[in-house]
Amino acid sequence: AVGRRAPERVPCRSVFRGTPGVGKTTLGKELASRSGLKYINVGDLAREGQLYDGYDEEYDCPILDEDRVVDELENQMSEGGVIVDYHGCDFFPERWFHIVFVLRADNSVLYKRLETRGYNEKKLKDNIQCEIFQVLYEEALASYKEEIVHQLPSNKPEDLEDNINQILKWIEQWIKDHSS
Ligand code: DAT
Repeated sequence: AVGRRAPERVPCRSVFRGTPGVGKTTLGKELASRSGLKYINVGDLAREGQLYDGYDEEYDCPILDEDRVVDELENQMSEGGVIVDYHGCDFFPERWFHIVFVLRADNSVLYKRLETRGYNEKKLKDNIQCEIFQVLYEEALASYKEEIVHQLPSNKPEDLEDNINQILKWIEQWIKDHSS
């Protein structure tokens, strides 16, 4: 039913968080193609607009220019109907999101995925620790009201299917709760 509302766009704005490799992109793209929601990958957005402010040698990646990312996203937010994909998002305004999904994967599963990506040893270790200590889940709880933060398992293909169905239900419920 969410899909049938497109292209009007449901006003709901949600965000996917989670350690790199946990499956945000996979879920986000699949969900977008099966609903009226627009998938926005912050990493891609930054790359396309070169929204960077220096380079992190230790992690071997560019540093996001957070102010410019926020400016760029602000326009898209006003339309609603978006799923934003970013591993962390403490620089995002709290008001942006109605629902926060934190994807989780088992360490062994995540390790294999990141190894396949060719992460160096430090990056591998840091990301696995990030998952073990559920850093992004804790951060999400610190940044948003607990009742809008949902954890989703993301280990196997069946999880992907379940997650899509769950999210579509949550969004429909959100629409019901917010239409008066
Ligand atoms: P992220 O965007 O969080 O960095 P991704 O979507 O690129 O992660 O996924 C990383 C890898 O894991 C990719 O090869 C696809 C695979 N994957 C994602 N979700 C999965 C799932 N539910 N079951 C099996 N493999 C999955």
